[in-house]
Amino acid sequence: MINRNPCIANIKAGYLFPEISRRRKEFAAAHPETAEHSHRIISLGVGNTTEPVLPHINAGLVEGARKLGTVEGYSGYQDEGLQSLREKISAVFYKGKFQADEIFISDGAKCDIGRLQLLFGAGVPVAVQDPSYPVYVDGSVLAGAAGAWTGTGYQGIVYLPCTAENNYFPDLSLLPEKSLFYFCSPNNPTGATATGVQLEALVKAALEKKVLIVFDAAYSEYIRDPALPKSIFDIDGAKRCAIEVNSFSKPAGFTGVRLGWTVVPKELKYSGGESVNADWARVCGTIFNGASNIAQAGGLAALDAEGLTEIRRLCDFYLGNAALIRESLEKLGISSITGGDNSPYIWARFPGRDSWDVFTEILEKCHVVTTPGSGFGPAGQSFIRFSAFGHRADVEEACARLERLKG
Ligand code: PGU
Repeated sequence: MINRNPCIANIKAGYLFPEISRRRKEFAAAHPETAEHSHRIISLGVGNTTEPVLPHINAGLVEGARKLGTVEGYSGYQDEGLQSLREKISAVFYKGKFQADEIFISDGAKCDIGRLQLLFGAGVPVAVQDPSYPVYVDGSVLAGAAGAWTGTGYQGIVYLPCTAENNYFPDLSLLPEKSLFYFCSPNNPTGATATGVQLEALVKAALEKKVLIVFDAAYSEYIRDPALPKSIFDIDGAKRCAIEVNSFSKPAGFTGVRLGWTVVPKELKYSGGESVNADWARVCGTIFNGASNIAQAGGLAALDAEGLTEIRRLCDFYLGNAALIRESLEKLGISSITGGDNSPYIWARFPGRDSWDVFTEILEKCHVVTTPGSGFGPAGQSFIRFSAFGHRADVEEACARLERLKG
């Protein structure tokens, strides 16, 4: 048989979330009482939306499907996305500062993050916030831009610690020249949201060091503090050093519908002066055939006045869950907690403990699934991430059960 891609051999066995799901199933199999309602396992683990798509946005999806059954309304391949959706995204999220062909409609942020590294190849140095969403690092390993697991991290990845000591914003002097830097705000997993001053410093450092930022804004609609920027493109100069990925998953409950977008400004150029935008169009045209036209119809509905009100309502609901979780962790006396105010994640520290041990303790004592912080990078050790995506009654029950961790 032919040889295996050595990059795949480099990657650690399981992607974080399937591993959590495996442990959950193993626990459930060993504890038949979890089949009973009162002992059931509640997930505050993977950030997966739980609430129904709200009526106006849902009507957009239904209408999109209905049109496909008509001669006038039928559509096939749509390349980089519906022109009207691209224009609407520019108007709603970027004050119209991008042309439609700078906005590429995708089947989700994760999928674009996975494809983006095709632009830079295996030779580019990669830097991440530590901790960070695992796809940035795992995707880099698969692309050959990072090497084998060393026990504490992957060879070739520059981990920029984001801890309580630096207020969860990295020391930018550690950023390598000419690197690709994944930056996520509001952050998954820490829930920390970068300020305008911090993002200005980030853009300044990127321009000086010729770094390209991939800014992941998947949780931007959770920002409630009006002083906090929702996009890297709120910062002057960002068009020359950043790509932004975003998604309808978390604001509109489209985790299963699949719809996102990526902004690649025309000003963005490689070291040789070539257009990154033109290359991205080429890559997408070659290996991606566009997002579902039904999903795009839903996306259009999500961005009109009624849809935006529904987005606000849905995010407020999950933020309400986040507030409950945060409060119950505070009651436990956990001193280091971030997030939950402008993000759906709460990041809590259990000093001196191994993250997976705390994960197991919470699963065993409370029948609650969480995410171990060490799965997000070396600096995540001793932390647990709590996701606010859940039905209210489940979150309330989980919060009540967390009291069993006392003492
Ligand atoms: N970007 C960030 C920062 C995310 O946290 C997630 C989902 C995505 C992108 C994915 O967006 P899509 O548009 O839906 O592709 N993070 C969740 C789900 C786990 C996963 O593997 O994506 C989480 O629990 O971290």
